[in-house]
Parts: sequence; structure tokens; C-alpha cells
Amino acid sequence: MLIKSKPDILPSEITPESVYMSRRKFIVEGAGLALGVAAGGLSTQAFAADGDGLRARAPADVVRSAPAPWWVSKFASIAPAAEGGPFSTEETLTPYSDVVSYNNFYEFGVEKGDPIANSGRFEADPWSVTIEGEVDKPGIYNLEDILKPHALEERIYRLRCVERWSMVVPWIGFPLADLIKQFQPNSKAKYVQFFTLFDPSQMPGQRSRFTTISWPYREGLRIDEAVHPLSLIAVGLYGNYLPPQNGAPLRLVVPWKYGFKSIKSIVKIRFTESEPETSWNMLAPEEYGFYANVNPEVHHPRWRQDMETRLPQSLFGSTRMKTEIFNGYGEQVASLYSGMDLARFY
Ligand SMILES: Nc1nc2c(c(=O)[nH]1)N[C@H]1C(S)=C(S)[C@@H](COP(=O)(O)O)O[C@H]1N2
Ligand SMILES: [Mo]
Repeated sequence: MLIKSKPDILPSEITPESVYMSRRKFIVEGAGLALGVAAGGLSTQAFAADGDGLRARAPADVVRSAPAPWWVSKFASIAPAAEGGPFSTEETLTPYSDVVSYNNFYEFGVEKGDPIANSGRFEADPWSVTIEGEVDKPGIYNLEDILKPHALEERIYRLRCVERWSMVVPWIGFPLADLIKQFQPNSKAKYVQFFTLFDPSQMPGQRSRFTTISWPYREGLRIDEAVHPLSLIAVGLYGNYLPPQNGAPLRLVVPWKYGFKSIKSIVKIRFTESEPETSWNMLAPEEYGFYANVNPEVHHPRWRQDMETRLPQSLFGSTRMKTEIFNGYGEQVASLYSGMDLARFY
């Protein structure tokens, strides 16, 4: 079959997920990233001096002026990421202004600029997380209890969206494995499922008539994927706390899987014996599988997955690059899938 090669990625190609939400809308990308930052209430006040030593810092002129949540005090002791190690790429970081203004967070709207525009008053503090299912220490834990035992670290990961764009983001967080150990799943726990906050009063996307996601947004991992050292619970980025549009106050980051697995603003974690429901799979099972490992050979029915555009996009074009198996983390994660047919378990 002849595949027409295109000179560059088209806006219509990098917004497929929103097609479900509003088929009639055409989406204009890229322009107005800087405006989006202004509209989202970011100010020129510098981020407090906590976190000295972190390698990657948000530029002072684009950081939120809102009172920093208390957990930012933990950032002071974070060591900078050791570049080039197994946990941090040396690739050029995607600028902070893009990371916080070009987002998928359908709870706040389906367009890339919606999350920053609509999440300015989002309340991420106080926050609690319910732990339930096949676990020895179920309960409702406040964020402090969840964060207290863990040392935070910086990790610089690639993030590859199924829409064929990618970023390089310096996260702050701790291994999901450590959080799982904290709550002691029992021997029946074969999977772990995550849920995002459901609060239509704060999340306009959950009130939308066009919505086809059955809220709350949910995701899941096999337990061996969840305890893999690359799986991260992030509470910050660029030396600062997570802005709401990136999933405040805590989110998952699974760098070898498509971005939709990296669920934001988690309020519930459930340990299960069987494979849990996941939002995009519920919506379109032929297009979005449970595994969703980045794979240049297994194409989404509407979009090839062998290339990606690295953000930022500029007026002069953008960086197209080859997509790597497991998003470049194959050496570390391929063994999780040995013997599995990755085309069948997409
Ligand atoms: N709750 C929730 N989590 C979500 C999403 C969402 O719509 N809702 N979008 C996902 C998708 S498709 C991507 S690509 C990443 C984007 O993360 P970022 O905006 O921090 O770059 O978040 C993921 N997590
Ligand atoms: Mo995505």
C-alpha cells in the first residue's frame, strides 16, 4: 500500500482524541501558546528559592504567583537529575511555557489551550487519595501521609502522546513502586487502577454535553509494570509544583507508554485481580488498548506511529523524529513483555 508522505505534521493529525468529544470542531494548534500562559494566570513572580540545586527550573517570568502548596518545601532537598542515566534523558527540554500550556486534560476541555485556561482556580490542597481493593492497608489518606515517607527526585523523561507529538519534561516525584509498598497489596493484586477526581463544579469538561468519556477518567497498569523503577508518581515539574493543567497535585508518569496512560489528579488507587477498565479503551477498544506501549510498528487505525513531532513547534517548522519502541526505554522495559504479541496486546 502506498503511504503518502507529508512534509509536516498537520494540526488535524495531532488532535485526534478530541474528535470523540466534538466532531464538528476544527482545532487550531500552536498559535497563542504564549497567550495561553498569560491567560492562565501565570505571573512574573519568581518561584521561591526552595529547590536550589535542581537542574531544571521554570523560568522566573512564567511561574505561577499563587501561594505555593506546602509540599514545595520538600523540593529544597532534591538532587538534580543525573543526566544520561537510566532515569533521565539528555535530550533538550521542552520549554516550560509549552509544557504548561499545550495539554491534554479533557476534564478542563478538549483543546490544547483549555486546561490552562480553565484550571486557574482548581483546588489541589487539601487533597486525599483513597486506597482500596486487594490491599492490606486500605483507607483514605491525605496527601501529606502519602508524600511523607518518600524522598523526591528529579527525572527527565520523554512523553509521547498517541497524537504523535512528544515532549521532554523534568518531573519531580518518587517511584510508584514505593507508594505501592507503602499500602501493601496482597497476593491477589495483579493490577492497579487509578482514578482522577470527579468534580463537575471545578471541571467543565465533565459538564460538557459533548463528553463521551465516562467519568471519572481511569487508567491501569499490570502490577509488574507499576513497580517498574521507571513508573513515577509526579508532584512537580521544572523545579516547581505541578500546575493544575499538568495534573496537580499528583499524577502518574509512565514514560514508555502513550501519554494517555499517565493519568492526572489522582484521587483513588484500586488494586485488582483482573484487568481494570481504562477510559480510552472503554471509549474505543479497537483504537486504544490496555497496554498502550509506544510502538512504531503497531499503528493506531487512523495514525501511523513511526514518527513524532517534538515540541515546541515553531514558525519555521518542527522537529520530526523517529519514534522508538517503548519510547526509547526498551532496554529497561522490554523484558516485561517477553513472549507477548505486541500487535495483539496493543
Ligand atoms: N485525568 C486525565 N489524565 C490525563 C488526560 C486526561 O484527559 N485526563 N490526558 C492524557 C493524555 S492523552 C496525555 S498526552 C497526557 C498529557 O500530559 P501533559 O498535559 O502533562 O503533557 O496526560 C494524560 N492524562
Ligand atoms: Mo495523549
